[in-house]
Amino acid sequence: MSKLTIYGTAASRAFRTLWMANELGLDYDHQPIDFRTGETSTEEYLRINPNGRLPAIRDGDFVLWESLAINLYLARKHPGPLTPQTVEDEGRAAQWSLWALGEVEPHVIMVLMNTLFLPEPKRNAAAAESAIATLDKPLAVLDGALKDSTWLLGTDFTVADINVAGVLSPAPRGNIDFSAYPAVKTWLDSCLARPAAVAARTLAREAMAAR
Ligand SMILES: N[C@@H](CCC(=O)N[C@@H](CS)C(=O)NCC(=O)O)C(=O)O
Repeated sequence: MSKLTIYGTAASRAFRTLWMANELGLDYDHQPIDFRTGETSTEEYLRINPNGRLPAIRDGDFVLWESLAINLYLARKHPGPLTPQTVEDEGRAAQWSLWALGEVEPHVIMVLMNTLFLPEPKRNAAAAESAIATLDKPLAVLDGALKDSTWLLGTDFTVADINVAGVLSPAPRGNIDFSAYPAVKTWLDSCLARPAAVAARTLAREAMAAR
């Protein structure tokens, strides 16, 4: 059977997939294609992900896109400590993943765009401030969930932690301050200190430096 292929430079949301695959100890091919070079607009790539976005995977004949769905799939495909163990925990892993995409990610991106990614004259400080303020509510929810629980599903680090931490991981670069949410800070630091996360982040830093 052919190896898992992960499409996407580590300096993209493919970071989340690379982290997951590293956690699982998978042997995979990495195709570090970048949207900035037009590689996501080729006919060949659009056959893999018609959205022209990163990441995507090919696993044998099976193709999947959407970073957090890919991670949930990999957790189910390779049962182990990262896999939710009950149908209820599967539901909670989906809950936290969809919550991260809906309630957190757009505001983190808004902050990053307006503090880092856009050329300085195009940055809107008020939009960044407003996005930071909007993050208060979901961060308080996350902090509440993590006050009495080391990991999101309980005693084990799982795909739910990877998915939510993957979405929050760039927040410190936009100076999003977690000091009011100490449980979030401790949890995020522990997630990102894992060797699999460090390896994916190193790759991301190298890819960013090479741009
Ligand atoms: N919800 C998607 C978002 C994917 C996404 O927007 N990826 C960015 C890179 S981080 C991309 O490919 N952008 C290229 C474009 O929008 O043309 C996921 O999580 O996989």
